[in-house]
Amino acid sequence: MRTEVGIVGAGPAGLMLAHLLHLEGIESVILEARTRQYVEERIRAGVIEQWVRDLLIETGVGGRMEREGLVHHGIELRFKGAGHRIDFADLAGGRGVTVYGQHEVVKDLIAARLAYGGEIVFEAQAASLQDVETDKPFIRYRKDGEERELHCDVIAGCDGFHGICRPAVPEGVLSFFERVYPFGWLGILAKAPPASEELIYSSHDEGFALLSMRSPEISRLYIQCHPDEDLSQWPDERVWSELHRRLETTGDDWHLTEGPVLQKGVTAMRSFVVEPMQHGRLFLTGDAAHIVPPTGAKGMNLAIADVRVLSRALSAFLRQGRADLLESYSETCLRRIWKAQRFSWWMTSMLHRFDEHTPFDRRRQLAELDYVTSSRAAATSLAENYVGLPMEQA
Ligand code: RFL
Ligand code: PHB
Repeated sequence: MRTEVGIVGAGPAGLMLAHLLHLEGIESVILEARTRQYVEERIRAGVIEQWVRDLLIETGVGGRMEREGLVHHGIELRFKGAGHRIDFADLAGGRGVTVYGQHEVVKDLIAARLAYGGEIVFEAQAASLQDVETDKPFIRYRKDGEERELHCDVIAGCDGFHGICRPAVPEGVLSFFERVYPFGWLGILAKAPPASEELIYSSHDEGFALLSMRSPEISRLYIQCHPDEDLSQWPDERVWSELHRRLETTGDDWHLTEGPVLQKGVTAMRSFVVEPMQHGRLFLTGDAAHIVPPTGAKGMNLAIADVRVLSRALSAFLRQGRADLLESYSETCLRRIWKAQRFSWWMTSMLHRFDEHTPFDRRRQLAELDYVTSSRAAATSLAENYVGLPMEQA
């Protein structure tokens, strides 16, 4: 098989890249290891930055998000038993975020691609990348028990953190920057109306908790746990009791709403960046190139930012023979990525319990939360990062 851009991975990065390229009249084929049903049901991110919302709408794939997504103009930070609102509408020039599941974005992108006859090969496991240092690279993949090849001009590695594209780059070319946190998040999806209209990030002495949602009927809740937590130690009653403890304030009669737990899982937390994000005719995007801890809600948004830059660069290269934007792809993306890394690390550090913390460290954390929620300058910094820095600054 032959195409212009060979894309490995049908997550938000691969699917959005294929969509943007299609709008530029550039052909691509996506190889995805999993089934369509699997990728459409994989519960992950939920918060969409303002510019990503605008981009989905502008490019014709935002209709269902506009109808079903929940637009939020603030979040609440809770600590020392009290809640404090960060007002995005006021602090971030009227911008906000949209709460809409990543798997819903994935469904919308798959439906759009199939409707215009774009190719996604599901259950196609990319095995190796060949000749990426030449102008005729190709991907070896397995489909239906057979080994096949996808020949292309450029390969986009959109295969997530555990994919094969990043490891395909020869040793010594890439530099890695990493921090692994000594905790994870235990997340549940519950059939319970969210107890708050806005997200609540709570820093409790026992550890962090987050109230989020997917719809007016479905809550998404997280609690800080060990990175290798054994889920059998967390029956639903224990999860709820810990959520009540960490989320409920002392000053009012607000209570968390409970309901049947539909899904439960643990996510480890890390910060990770690879530099550069390109080698020869291979370009890495999204989680294949960087990971952020979920506290800043940036992962999916960064993946979309990368492919926005890459689609423009590929269009200049493949349609006008201009290589400059492609050559600076990595540099352009990394400026935004490092700012998102800084923000995600900062939110994580401010809100979680660290076992090595002394009482001094805890008091300093609480002072930081007090400052962020009482200084307009500090709150503005949180707000503008949370709703998403403008693409022009990237
Ligand atoms: P993905 O989504 O991992 O997609 C990669 C795809 O590549 C496929 N693949 C292969 N296909 C063919 N051959 C191979 N050899 C392959 N190897 C892998 C995989 O099957 C998969 O379909 O990466 P992508 O597209 O870069 O997207 C990144 C996002 O998924 C990720 O950053 C976010 O989910 C992170 N994240 C959040 N991001 C946000 O922007 N806002 C949030 O609120 C947010 N919350 C979260 C999160 C991630 C979480 N978890 C579970 C890690 C909350 C959580 C709990
Ligand atoms: C989610 O709804 O899954 C979510 C929301 C905010 C975050 C992380 C995850 O910071």
